[in-house]
Amino acid sequence: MERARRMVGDAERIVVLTGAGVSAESGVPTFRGAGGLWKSRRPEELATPGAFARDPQLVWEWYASRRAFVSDCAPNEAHFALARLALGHGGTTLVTQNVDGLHHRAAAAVAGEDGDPAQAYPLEVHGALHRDLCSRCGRRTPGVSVVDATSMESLPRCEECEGMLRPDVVWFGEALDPEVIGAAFEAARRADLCLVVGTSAVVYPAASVPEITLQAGGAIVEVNPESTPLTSLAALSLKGPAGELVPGIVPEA
Ligand code: BV8
Ligand code: ZN
Repeated sequence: MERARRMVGDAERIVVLTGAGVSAESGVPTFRGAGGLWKSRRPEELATPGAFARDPQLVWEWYASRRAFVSDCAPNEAHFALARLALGHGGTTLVTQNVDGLHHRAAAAVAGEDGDPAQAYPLEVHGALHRDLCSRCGRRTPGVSVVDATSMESLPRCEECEGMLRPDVVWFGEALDPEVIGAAFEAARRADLCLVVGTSAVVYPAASVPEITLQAGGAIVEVNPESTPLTSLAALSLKGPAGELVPGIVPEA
């Protein structure tokens, strides 16, 4: 822990990559962990354009239940500590694979009335669960809070063009927003430290972020109760839950 705290304190530029594990202690089930919200549904089958084209009701039913579930969850100590790091340490870029919006809520809470939370807003490389995207005209709007997926007619439609709305997330087989992933890769190239929190590091291209930092001469510190493909590449791998470990390695604001 002490060594990790020193590495974070000494780093000029830090890129943080988070995955579903950073939200686990907020009650948001991970993708590949046991049980939870996903029950028997496999994300790789449901989170795809094909599934949406075949059965938009089933896909919306899944996303509507996740949207409702996540809005009742709160950021945990790991989100707050990472927001403090980003607000207090100018050279920090947060990158998240999560779509739950909990980093944004932590940034707003830590920044308070007079602070500017934007510095702690993450690059959301897989989009945002609470935003809708029109599948026809591409218009983005705040997510419809209650989605009625009981019939094709009741699915949410675009006010502009009547096209069918979808959650504004990146599905498997879909390209990431080049601006967003480009900014994440640029931050990874310039970072001398990549702090990886709560990701199984199997989903690409997001999982390339730590590899880019390493190739550019930086170091990786990982926080995860399990080993991952990054563990052998990490200068330090802290085996434990993010909510407990991350506050201890982020300098006090
Ligand atoms: C792309 C949004 C190309 C949706 C997500 C074969 C067929 C098709 C595609 C592919 C293929 N093989 C490879 C691919 C590419 C594919 C991919 O990488 N697949 C993987 C599964 C092999 N990638 C893509 O398809 C990407 N697009 O490649 O496009 C292209 C290019 C140009 C033009 C057209 C196309 C798009 C990927 C994005 C998919 N969308 N999410 C939604 O959320 O519904 S991915 C999804 O997985 C989430 O975003 C999630 O964040 C992400 C990664 O998972 P993790 O975050 O790591 O979560 P996981 O559950 O896996 O792990 C949790 C970790 O936390 C564990 O390690 C656990 O130990 C740890 N943990 C648990 N508790 C704690 C903890 N850690 C700390 N504290 C705790 N308390
Ligand atoms: Zn539209």
